[in-house]
Amino acid sequence: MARSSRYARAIQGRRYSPYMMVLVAMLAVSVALLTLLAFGVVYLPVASRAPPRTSVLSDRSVLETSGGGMGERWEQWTEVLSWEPRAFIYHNFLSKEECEFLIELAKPHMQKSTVVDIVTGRRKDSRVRTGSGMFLGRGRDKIIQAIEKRIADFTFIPVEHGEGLQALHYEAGQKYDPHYDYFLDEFNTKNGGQRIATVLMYLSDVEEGGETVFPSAKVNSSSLPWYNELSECGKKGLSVKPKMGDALLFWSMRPDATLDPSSLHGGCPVIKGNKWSSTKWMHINEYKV
Ligand SMILES: O=C(O)CCC(=O)C(=O)O
Repeated sequence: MARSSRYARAIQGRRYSPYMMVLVAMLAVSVALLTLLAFGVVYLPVASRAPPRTSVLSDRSVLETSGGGMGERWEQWTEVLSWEPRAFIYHNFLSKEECEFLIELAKPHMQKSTVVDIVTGRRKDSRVRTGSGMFLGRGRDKIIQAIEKRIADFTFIPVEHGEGLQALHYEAGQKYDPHYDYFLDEFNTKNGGQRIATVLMYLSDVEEGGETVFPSAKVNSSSLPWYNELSECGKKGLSVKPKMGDALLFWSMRPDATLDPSSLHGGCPVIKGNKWSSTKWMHINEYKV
């Protein structure tokens, strides 16, 4: 009897031990938490690397690409600019070294820019385009190959559908009036079919003016956060201020393969400074070079 009451006391002592109770409670909470995590009812917080949201129109996601090429690129992310036309900015698409490389390559060969004659398909001087330019052959060196591969990864359009890069230079007063990149003649669509999209890479900042403007975009451009920094020309539509290394992608054709007139765009006159950029036009089929 004395033995059994000692045993009962011992059991009682173990049952009410505060350490045991804390342990059991912790175990129960852990099991409950693991069950909730397993069923996706709760999530563990994960540190985000996305930069802060600043633009009312933008939706951003960080792109984790190394992209080969030359030099170090700052943090990259894409920004949705507009759905009519479909236009996106890829921030820090090129490194500073790549921008300088393209400018140095093009500089000795720059010639007054021309436009395509819609009757003959030949290039001709024009007052609508007053800068200078030159073509850098597709795949001409390792750096250009890496940039062209990056463009193909960004746009999902194969490298072989692209024309050679065109380097462009605008001095103060120079501009490119609003135009379409798609063609309305048969001559220019023989090779590669219609132009489907354009990537415009800014190789320099511009002190004032020089924006790329979309005058027919279906966007209330005066609500853009950068509206007050735009020139008079830039205020005439949805505008992108040139920033060294950024790339602007816009589509000349809609997903149903019809031409998109809202892709009308131009280069506003440079007011102060110099503008260097490089354009990649892409076609719906392979473009033979
Ligand atoms: O320079 C710009 O901002 C526009 C250039 C352009 O329209 C083009 O290359 O097709």
